[in-house]
Amino acid sequence: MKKKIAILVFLLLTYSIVSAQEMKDMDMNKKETKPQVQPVTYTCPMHPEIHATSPGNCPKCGMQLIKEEPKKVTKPMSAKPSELQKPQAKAKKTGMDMGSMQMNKMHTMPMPKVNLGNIKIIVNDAPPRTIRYDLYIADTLVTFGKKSKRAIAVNGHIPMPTLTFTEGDTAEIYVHNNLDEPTSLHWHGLFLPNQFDGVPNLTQMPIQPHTTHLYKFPIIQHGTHWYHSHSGFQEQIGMYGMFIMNKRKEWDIPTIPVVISEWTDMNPKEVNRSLHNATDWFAIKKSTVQSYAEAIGKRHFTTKLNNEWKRMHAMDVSDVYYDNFLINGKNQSEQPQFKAGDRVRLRIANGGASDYFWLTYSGGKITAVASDGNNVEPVEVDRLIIATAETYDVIVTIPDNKSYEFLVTPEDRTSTASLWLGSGEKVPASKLPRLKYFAGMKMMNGMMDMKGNIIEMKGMHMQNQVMDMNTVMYPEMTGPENPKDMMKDKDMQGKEMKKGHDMAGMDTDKSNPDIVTLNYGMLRSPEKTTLPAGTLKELKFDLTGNMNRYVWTLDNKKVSESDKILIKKGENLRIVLYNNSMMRHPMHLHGHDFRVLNGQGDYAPLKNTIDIMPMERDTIEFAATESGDWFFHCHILYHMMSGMGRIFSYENSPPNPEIPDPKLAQRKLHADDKMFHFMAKAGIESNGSDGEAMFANTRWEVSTLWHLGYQDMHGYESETMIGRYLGRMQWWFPYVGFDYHYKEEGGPKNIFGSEAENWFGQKSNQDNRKAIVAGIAYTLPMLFVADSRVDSDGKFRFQLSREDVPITSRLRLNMMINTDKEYMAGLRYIVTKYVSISSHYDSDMGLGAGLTFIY
Ligand SMILES: [Cu+2]
Repeated sequence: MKKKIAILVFLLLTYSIVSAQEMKDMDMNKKETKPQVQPVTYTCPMHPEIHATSPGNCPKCGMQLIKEEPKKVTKPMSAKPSELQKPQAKAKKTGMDMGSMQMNKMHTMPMPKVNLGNIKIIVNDAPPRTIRYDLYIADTLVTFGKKSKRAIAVNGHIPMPTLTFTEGDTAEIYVHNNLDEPTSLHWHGLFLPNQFDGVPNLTQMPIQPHTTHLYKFPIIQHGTHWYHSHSGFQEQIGMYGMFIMNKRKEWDIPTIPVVISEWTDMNPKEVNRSLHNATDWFAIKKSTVQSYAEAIGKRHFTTKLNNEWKRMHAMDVSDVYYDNFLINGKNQSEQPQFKAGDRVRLRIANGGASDYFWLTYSGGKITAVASDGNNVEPVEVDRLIIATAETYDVIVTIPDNKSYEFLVTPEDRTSTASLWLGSGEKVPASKLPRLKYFAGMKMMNGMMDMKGNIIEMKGMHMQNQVMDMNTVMYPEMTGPENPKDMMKDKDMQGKEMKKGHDMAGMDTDKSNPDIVTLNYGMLRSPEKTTLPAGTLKELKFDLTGNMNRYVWTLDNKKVSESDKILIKKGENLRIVLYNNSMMRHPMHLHGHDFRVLNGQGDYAPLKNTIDIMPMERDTIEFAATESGDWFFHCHILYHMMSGMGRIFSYENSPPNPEIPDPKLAQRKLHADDKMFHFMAKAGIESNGSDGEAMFANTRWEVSTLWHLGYQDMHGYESETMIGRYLGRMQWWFPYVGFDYHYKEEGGPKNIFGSEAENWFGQKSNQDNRKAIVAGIAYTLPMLFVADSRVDSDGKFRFQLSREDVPITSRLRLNMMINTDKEYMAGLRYIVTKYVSISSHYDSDMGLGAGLTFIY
């Protein structure tokens, strides 16, 4: 018997390692590929010129090769599936070629100039003025989503009013805080005295409830900027607005400020708590769970296994589910005054808290003329993505006396918002199709090594958005996820199926290979932007994080864990940023513009926010010309709040009159990323109650869990522990705690025999155990947690568990086994964010079913 048990333990210990290795091998050998009559070839997602007859890695970049659709000779009418595949294959090739073409263009060819023709100039020679704004900040109720919810309005409006100045003016902004909580306003992208930068506890103390604060500074620049609250999550619920500084000589062209934002019916504090507790409720709402059932259905079973082998959960391009998207406060915004031939300048700011947005236009090309308030040589594109906190000025033309759609699509493509330009018949822009998440997952698998590092591709310049790795997920560029699925969809539509040719034609339109997407490599300043002479100080940061515990850092350190970075006035800073995380991050520097080194030499564009995609290494430079403390951080609100940033501090700066007690201010500033989050889970089932409650922050976790049977023989158990997560990926968790276990004989029969001894032959103390425990938990491939501990009675316990295997989008599997001969397996069906129907079998309490509540 003992021998058998020993074998069983051994099997358990090696289960995940062996099986997962097999799975990996399976993936390498592409065993999921059924033998096909057509020869199968393999290509690299980044190097479409590669065609290999067997799977493996790309000889150019080392990335895992993907299966290539065979090219078939098509017969009209009879070969509809291949009609569908043809545009896909073509799109795949040209779509990717475009990437490399742009790359070449960036390195070897000057950008094609766009002739905007003659645009009249208006000269403003009025003497500089002091312009006063009074901003009354107050609570309000809005119904942007499905329910009436709290928001913050300024002067009764969401977004906040557009503040307009002319270069040379002085801004005098009185902020009247009528909220019952502190607030602040940050003037995003502005050069101003440090004390007016608006970062609470860094450049000023928070504006207390029912007080007034004055921001007064000279306007010494021009362009499209915006402003927002820098306190808590206020930016998410209405505190964003446009800040426009006109030049003295401005284009005489109709100009519309456009501020884009998201809305969630969930309190943003609750959003933040959900993100930290790694619930996948947002993924369920977005239909992006990437369950095993879906993986099998889409023939991506090994992709999913490989993904969990690398200890990753489902992948997504954005974190939060939103109920609505707004343009100037409306989902459908209208500007009907335009006629055929009119040109319009849109001054666009992404005032969202966490999303990136695609911008497309049904009336033709989009000409980008400025970014982050700085002019660029006009460049004509079909679409662009605007990162959180970025601004772009674009010019569009109204081709006819109709109403054209300027379409705003969040990167996860869950919904859209529209700005209609002109009046008459509506001309909609084509909607962006749903992302191919498994293609993205496969790409991520190829990019990540077993240590959780993003593998840098040798000989490739992954920088400045020039190669958008996410292209593998865009059906409009790389074809549909599964052509056969598409056939099925079309079957449903009956009629269209009969018009085979038209259908194929329609699909060609959908997967247009010639889409020109703006990237940073295309931005060129009209004037030289070289830095003044001075010593150059180079700094390097890795953008780091892990999605499982929602930790976001620079070099695995939060703001509160790192010192201020001292810089000297007069020197030049060069910062090299490498994104070693799975998400893109819009990094923003306060109070300065930086040059983005993008191959344009002396004409590198100036920006204040740079989007950095996973695997990219980008370089920025700026001249240190100010004084005081300036925040440099990821502008995804929930990343910033978890500590993803640094503070640049000018040496020998005069004291900031707005910060009377610098030590107190620093303590308060550091409190943001030290915040603890509460989480609880309680099952009430027919055989008893199981549950856990925990407080956790980035590094620490205090938790207590319990099993309560309804009868003594079903046992009572509680474990309380405190531990600290170690390492960048936080796979290690050493802890100490207290364990209480009471059980009378006579419960369900244990399949492993008597519970009097554990598998190590030690006498069990399950009947009445009160012990101090110390142990270490480690997350294994396949997301199994191995937990070894010893208690104060000298008893050892080894436990393997896996929580929340996504079987379907809402069904989760849980399992556990340990050397005390305890075992458990259960299923949970998620009904709402807080309630699941659950059933589980456990060695103490037997079979039960009921409800599980999650907070
Ligand atoms: Cu970020």
